[in-house]
Amino acid sequence: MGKTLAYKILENHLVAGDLTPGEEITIKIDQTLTQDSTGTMVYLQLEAMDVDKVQTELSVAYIDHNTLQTGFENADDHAFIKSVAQRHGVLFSKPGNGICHQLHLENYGKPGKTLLGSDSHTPTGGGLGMIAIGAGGLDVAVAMAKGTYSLTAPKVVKVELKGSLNPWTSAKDVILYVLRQLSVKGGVGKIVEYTGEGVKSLSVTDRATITNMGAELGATTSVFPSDENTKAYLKSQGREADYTPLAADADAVYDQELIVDLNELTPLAAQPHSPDNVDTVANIGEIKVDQVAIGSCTNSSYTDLMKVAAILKGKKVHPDVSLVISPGSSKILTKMAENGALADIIASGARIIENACGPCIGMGQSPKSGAVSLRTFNRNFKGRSGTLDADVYLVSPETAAISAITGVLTDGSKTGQELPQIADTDFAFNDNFIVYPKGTNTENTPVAMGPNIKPFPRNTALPETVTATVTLHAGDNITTDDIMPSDSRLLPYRSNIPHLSNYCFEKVDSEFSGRCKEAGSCAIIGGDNYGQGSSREHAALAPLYLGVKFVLAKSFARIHRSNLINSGIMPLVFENPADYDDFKLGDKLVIENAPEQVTKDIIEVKNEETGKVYKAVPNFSDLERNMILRGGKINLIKGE
Ligand code: MIC
Ligand code: SF4
Repeated sequence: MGKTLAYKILENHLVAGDLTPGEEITIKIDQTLTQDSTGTMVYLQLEAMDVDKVQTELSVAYIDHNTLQTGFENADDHAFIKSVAQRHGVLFSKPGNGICHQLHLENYGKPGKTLLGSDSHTPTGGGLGMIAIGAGGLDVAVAMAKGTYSLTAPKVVKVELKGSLNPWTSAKDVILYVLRQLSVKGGVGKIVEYTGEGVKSLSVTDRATITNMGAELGATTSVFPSDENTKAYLKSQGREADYTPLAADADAVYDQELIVDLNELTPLAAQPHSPDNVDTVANIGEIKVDQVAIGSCTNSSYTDLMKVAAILKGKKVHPDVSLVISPGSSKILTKMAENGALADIIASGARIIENACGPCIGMGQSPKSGAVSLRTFNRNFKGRSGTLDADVYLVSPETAAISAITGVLTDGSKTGQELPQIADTDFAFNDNFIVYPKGTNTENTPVAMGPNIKPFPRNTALPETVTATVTLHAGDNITTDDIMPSDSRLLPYRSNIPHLSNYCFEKVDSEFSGRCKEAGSCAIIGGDNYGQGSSREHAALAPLYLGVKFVLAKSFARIHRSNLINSGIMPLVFENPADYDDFKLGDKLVIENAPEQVTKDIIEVKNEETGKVYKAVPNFSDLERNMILRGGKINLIKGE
C-alpha cells in the first residue's frame, strides 16, 4: 500500500509509538521556532529545565509580534529572549527582520524536515514540504531540550488540486474555499496533504499561504510535495543545496478526499467573524470599505506585494479608505525599494508599516468604530482587530488592493483590468538582523530579567477530590483570543500572568476573573471546538492562575487541549453533548477519587446542586494522564 507524503516524513522521524491514526507517537524535531509573544514563556520554561545546549539541528527565536516598545516591558522581553537564546545555542532574529513564518520559509525551512513552533501558523513551512506543527510554548521548550515531540498520529486528508487559477484568483481563495468546505473544526486530528496537477501551478509562497491557513481548519498541519518549484524557490534564496524532491506514492491511501478545481474558483472572502464564513466576493457585493490591511504571515510574500504594487501603480487610494501594508521580511522590503515597487505603493497613498505582525495581532491600526476592514490576514475573530464592533473580512492581496482603490469590496476579475504576471526573484543573503549564539557557556551569559517578567504559574498534583464552581458557561468555537485577549494593551504583559489573568475572558464575560478569584477553585463549561486559534499557552496559564481545575466541553481544539494538559488542567468531553444545557453559573461540581478516575475511560462529574452525575470522557494518552496526575508537564519532567 502506497504512503502519503505526511506519513513518509513522520516515519523518517519516528522515535516511539505506532504510526497509526489515533495512536500516540513521538517524533524527532529537527527545527524549532518561537516568536516574542509566546517566546518569553518558552524560554522561562527552558531555563527551568536546566538545559545546556538545545538538541535540535536549528532553533530560531524571532521577534515580530510586539515590536512597538510602548514601554520598557516589551524591550525587556526582547532582551530576555536574546539572552536565553545566546545561552542555549538559539539564533535570535531582531525586530524589523520580519514575520517569523515568512523568515523561516526564506532562510531555514527544508523539505522533509520537522519543525515545531510556538505559534499556530508554523504549518506555513508545509509549503516547502516540511511537517511543520504549531504547539504550546512548553512543548516547544521540551522539543529544544530533548529534540522530540509527542502527538496523536493524525489522519491524512487528500486535497487534489486540478487545473490552474484564473487571474485575480489566488492561493488565498484556494484556502478560503477549503475552509468553506471543511469548516474551522474540519481539520482537527488531521494533516491536510495537497496533491494533483494543480500543485505545479502554485509557487512555494502560494503553497505557504494555503498551509498557513490550514491552522484555521484546526489541522495538525498541511503539506505540499517538494518539486521543481520548491527547487526554484530555494535557489532564489541562495539555498539550492537544501532541496530534496518529495511526493506521496501514486497509490497512497488517504482517510478523506476533497477535489478543488482551481479553474472554477473566483475571488472569495471570509465574512465576520469566522475564517470559514466564506462566500464569493461577487455574492457579498460592493460593500463600502473603511480600511484595507495587507500583510501578515499569510499574504506578505514578495510576489503578493509585487501584485499589490502593480495594482496600485499610477492609481490613488480611495479618499475614504486607509490602506496599510506590512511587508513579510526585510529582504522583501529591500527588493521592493530597489525595484521601485515601494515607490509605486507609497505614491498611491498607502501607509507602509514595519515588517512585523502589526495589525494582525491588534498591535495598532484598529479600525474606526463600526468599520469594514478588508484584511489579507488569517483570522477575523470578533474584536481581534482591537475594535469590537468592526467587521473584518479576509481576502486575497489582489482583492484587497483593488478594493482600496475603488473604496468598495471589488471582484477584480469584473474590472477588465489586466493583472501582470509576477515572477519570483533572487534575493541577496543578509544576516545583519541575526544574532548568533555565543556558545554554550551559560555561566558567562546571564539571563536578562526585566521587572515585568514574572515566574510562570505551576500546578500541584491532582488531589483525591476535585471540587470546582462553574465560573463560565461558554458557547461553541471559543477562541484563545476570547480566553486570553491580545492587543497593544495586553501584549506587553505576555511574561506577566498575574497581570494578564485580570483580563481573562474579558470580552466574553468581564466578571470571569473576579468570579474565579472569589470561588478559588473553578470549572468552565464549553461548547464545540473549545480553544480554537492561537497557540498561546497564556490561555491555559491564566485560567490555571485563576484556579481553573477542568474544562468540560463538547470538543476541543488540538493545541489548546495540549496546553491545558501541560498545565495540569483536565480537558473533559461530554459523553452526551446534550448535558451541556444542564449546567449554570455557580453550580458546584465534584470529581471524587480523581486520581483513580483519570485512569478510566469515563470520569463521573457530580453536580452538587442537583445531585445528578454526568459522564465525561478524558481521552488521555498515558503521557497525558501522567501530566494530569503530577499537575502538569514541567512537574513531570522535573520529577516534582
Ligand atoms: C496569532 O496569530 O493568534 C498569534 C498571535 O500569532 C498566536 C500566537 C500568540 O498568541 O502569541 C498564534 O497564532 O499562535
Ligand atoms: Fe503574526 Fe498574524 Fe501570523 Fe499570528 S497570524 S504569526 S499575529 S502575522
